Amino acid sequence: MPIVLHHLNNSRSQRILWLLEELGVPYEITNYQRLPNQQAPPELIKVHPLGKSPVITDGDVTIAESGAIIGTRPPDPLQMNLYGCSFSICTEYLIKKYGDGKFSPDTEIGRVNDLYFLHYAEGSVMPPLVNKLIFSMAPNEAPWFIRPLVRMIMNRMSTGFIEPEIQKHADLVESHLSKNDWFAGGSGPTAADFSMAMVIEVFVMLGYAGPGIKAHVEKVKARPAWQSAMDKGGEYMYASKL
Ligand SMILES: N[C@@H](CCC(=O)N[C@@H](CS)C(=O)NCC(=O)O)C(=O)O
Repeated sequence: MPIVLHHLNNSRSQRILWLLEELGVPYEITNYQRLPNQQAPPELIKVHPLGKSPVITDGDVTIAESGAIIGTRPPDPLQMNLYGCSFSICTEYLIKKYGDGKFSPDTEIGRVNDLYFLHYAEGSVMPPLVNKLIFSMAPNEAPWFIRPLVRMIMNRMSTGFIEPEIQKHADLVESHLSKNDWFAGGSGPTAADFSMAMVIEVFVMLGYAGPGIKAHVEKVKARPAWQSAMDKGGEYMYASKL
């Protein structure tokens, strides 16, 4: 039975689509369209209680959360035992189960960077990016007569708190990518690149990308697997137009 990717338009699920194309494993896509309020449709709750995407189903296993789905391959059997997981049920999934040695950093520092950026994407940088989006949407949710006031407050919160935070992240990522071709160094993508793919696209979209980030986006976009993921994934508003 092939892996099923539960894919939401304009979403983080595009990361997983890119990875599945790179892995070359058989998979199917079940498409879900965002509702007018941008939330996922209720059918996704039947797949996973949070009703968010990405989620994959692989036989009996249903697993959510980008970092857990992408996973990374431990460097040696000892470390695998430390993780306490087998190939069939493992908390960090696709690369470990299907990677066959691909997308794994080959240096110690590469492994540290791979692990860091794999989890940094959702743990640290996505929250302020999502906050900025929500703050920009908030005025339209307010009754019309207080909308200008809400807009003013949201703008102040955004420029005072959120944007400086995003700038710090963009500086960190720019500095890292100006010294490394891929997030874990090396000559091709690893878990960290799949996890960070949407983040760097959003940096470009919001005008935070420096030359290191832009060069990285070009490298990602040049990969045939990325292009077929774009063809198969449908609407993805974050795709950068450099
Ligand atoms: N940390 C989760 C975030 C999942 C998430 O929030 N997905 C968004 C799409 S980018 C979603 O499903 N939004 C629809 C909703 O919340 O109803 C992950 O990386 O998988």
